[in-house]
Amino acid sequence: MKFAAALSALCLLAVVPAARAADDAAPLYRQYCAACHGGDRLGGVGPALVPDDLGHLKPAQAAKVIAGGLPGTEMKGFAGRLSPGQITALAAYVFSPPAAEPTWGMAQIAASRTGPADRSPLPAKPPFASDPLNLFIVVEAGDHHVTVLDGDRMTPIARVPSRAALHGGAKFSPDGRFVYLMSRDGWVSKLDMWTGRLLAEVRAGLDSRNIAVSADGRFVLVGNLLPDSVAVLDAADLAPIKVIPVAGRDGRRSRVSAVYTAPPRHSFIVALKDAREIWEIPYAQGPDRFPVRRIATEEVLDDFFFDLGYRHLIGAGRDGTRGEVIDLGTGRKVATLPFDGMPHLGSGITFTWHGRPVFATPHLKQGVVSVIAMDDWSEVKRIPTCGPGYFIRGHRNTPYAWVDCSLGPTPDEIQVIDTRSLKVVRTLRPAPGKRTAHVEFTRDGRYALVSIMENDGALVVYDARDFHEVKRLPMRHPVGKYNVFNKITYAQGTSH
Ligand code: DHE
Repeated sequence: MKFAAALSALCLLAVVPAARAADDAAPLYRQYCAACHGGDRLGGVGPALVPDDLGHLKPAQAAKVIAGGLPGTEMKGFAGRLSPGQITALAAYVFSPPAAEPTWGMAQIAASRTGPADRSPLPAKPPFASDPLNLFIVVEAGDHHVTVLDGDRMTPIARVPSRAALHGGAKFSPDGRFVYLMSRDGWVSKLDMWTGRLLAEVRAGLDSRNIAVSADGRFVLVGNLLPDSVAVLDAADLAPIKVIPVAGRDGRRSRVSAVYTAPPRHSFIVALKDAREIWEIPYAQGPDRFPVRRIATEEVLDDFFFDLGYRHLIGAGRDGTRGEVIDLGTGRKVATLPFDGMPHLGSGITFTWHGRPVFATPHLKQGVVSVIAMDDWSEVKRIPTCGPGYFIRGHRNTPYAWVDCSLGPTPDEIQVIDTRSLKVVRTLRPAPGKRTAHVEFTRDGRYALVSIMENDGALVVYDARDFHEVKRLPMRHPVGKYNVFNKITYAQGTSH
């Protein structure tokens, strides 16, 4: 979502004839890019690099990214290792047609689907004594595993291999029994939380953004960058039900930034990356299942937040300088929000401040948390933090919200904000020199789990009342972790 914004400046590099540059660049691509973006350029841990996936990007802008990297992503700059000519050649190469035209529709999705290796019946009761709604799923990116963690005892109960480069929050079935995970290269996996058993897998896209599960638990929606589509899957066995190509009103195709579920509305919301509109897709209404309602916006909005009743959608503009509040009932804009640090709305939280409902969001480009009142959409406060970061988390049973500054000069710090005074009250450094981010609470809010995002990393469990360390669980680059109860109740303080 922040891709285009990060590229807005003009590149000074010269552009060489595309065909020649493409020939020269193929070996360079294999050497420097293929490991992340795929030998076929259809994506891996990094996005696909083919013309259809690059949207409105220009070769000169791509060259700037190759040279300087992309802030807030794993994409580092190559200016020190490649000459300007090589960078220009690589930029031209990614705009040349790939050897094989990327096609991924119903037939390919259906053919990719696999069921469980173990077909024995699943246990009817939890095979452990702890609260099944206080389980966590932890994504360990270091060696591509997920761990099911018992949140009562803080001990792992299963550790199973996952697809590489899982991204976005894990999503649960409404009863919390099953979890759905998605990798950036489009694989969706369904696991049993009680046993860690893999129940089904399907590749729903070639380059995907995230997934959402319908509030009735029947459907999984996958938002794709390549091809530009959303895919509706049957949540029971991940069989594809419908693929909806995504295009704006003018017929021009658009990639998808993200998909969300809006439980009280019984619908999915889709953020379009290349069109000034958002979509609402109600499920199972009438003979035309999954009809698309288009809502026009003033600008392209590609990161969303919702109020707790899902009456309003708050979207951030691509350049990160302002937001729009849309009334989902009328489809009209009701307010403009003052942002200037590229908010990461997807990880925003709500809480009550002086009797008023507010939401808070960190920023990817500024060390600040914005607090916005949701009754009149005014800015209540900008709280300075230790640096730009990705995530903020709270819980209804604690007055504290935890925020990282992992994109700033001290990425090993986590700060605790008192949501009553709106001030930072504690700075923690659980592993000096190691990148630290993403907090999740236990069901009761008593403990906060923090990720040390390194290969020799850990989950550090803090007492959420006095911030003292309770336990440290070694893990391989733990990224996100998700508590079943907090997620299935769409609790305030937790990302939905
Ligand atoms: Fe994320 C959630 C977009 C980079 C880890 N990220 C999300 C969501 C969006 C998003 C829209 C909400 C979807 C959901 O949860 O279903 N992320 C983006 C970007 O546009 C960005 C900046 C660039 C990109 O490469 O896509 C980006 N994200 C990252 C990372 O580099 C992170 C830190 C490491 C990684 O594994 O990719 C990262 N993003 C996460 C995590 C969540 C997430 C852990 C879920 C947060 C949660 O608590 O729900």
